[in-house]
Amino acid sequence: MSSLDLDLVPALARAVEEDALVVHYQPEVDLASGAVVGMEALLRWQHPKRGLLWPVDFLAIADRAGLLPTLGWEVLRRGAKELASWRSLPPIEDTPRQLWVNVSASQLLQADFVDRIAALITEHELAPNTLGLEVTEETLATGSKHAPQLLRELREVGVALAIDDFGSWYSALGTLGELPIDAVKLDQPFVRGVGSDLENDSIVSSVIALAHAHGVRVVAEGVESWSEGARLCELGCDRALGYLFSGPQIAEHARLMMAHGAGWSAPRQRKPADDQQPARLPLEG
Ligand code: G
Ligand code: MN
Repeated sequence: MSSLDLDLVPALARAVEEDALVVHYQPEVDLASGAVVGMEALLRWQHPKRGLLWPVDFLAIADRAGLLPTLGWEVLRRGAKELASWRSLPPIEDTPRQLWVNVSASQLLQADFVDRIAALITEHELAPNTLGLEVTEETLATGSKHAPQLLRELREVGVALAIDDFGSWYSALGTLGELPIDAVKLDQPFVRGVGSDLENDSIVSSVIALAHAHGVRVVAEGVESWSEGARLCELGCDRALGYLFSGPQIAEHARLMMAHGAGWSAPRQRKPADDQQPARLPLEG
């Protein structure tokens, strides 16, 4: 679908009014314990003729039509309600479940953004740091000079923060210590190379070391194979999302996965001696 598919603009505006937008939830898994520690909220549009559309099909056009903030608030409104309903789930020890929502530059820079977020937290009585906002590295790199101050204000009202698509702009490494963030979400190309490309592994390893040195968690995006998950775990990556665990789910299924898990267990730590032991026949001395 072309990004100039202007037919979609009035239909999209109608979809907001007619409740045709849907939020799906993708599980975030703690790589060491296997617990489903939260979800990322992902927007879908149930188009009457074209079926279920993904953001890639309509975000560019929504941006041109100035509709990104409206869509962003739709996801936040529905997501906050869903997050409030998770209180009835069995708790995970020491780890409050988080819901992560993507925020566009145009939404973040709205004059009343922080106030509206604070109001949402109050309205749904959300526990501190359970609502998380993801801002892309691009938004931080190209966005307003006010972004760091905005992030500090958001932190103060009890929001968790993550840098999304981390690594795609090669610019935020130096700012990791300066921004008040909880997590970085490692961009998919780094995840795809993990375990098979030594240079890639050393980049991932350095990002993890640097993030951890600043008390920032590393979350891998788009983990598709067991070997990617296992290698990320070995490299010390904290959490991950991806088809290996589960694609985005409707809210009811997401809640079931939080209660029952996503079937991941960390690979047993290999002892270094296991690797060094030469193969020996049983009758050898
Ligand atoms: O906002 P963010 O850049 O995190 O967007 C994540 C996108 O990637 C979503 O549209 C989601 O559906 C998609 N996605 C989630 N898991 C996987 C995966 O394992 N592989 C691929 N290729 N895409 C994924
Ligand atoms: Mn994201």
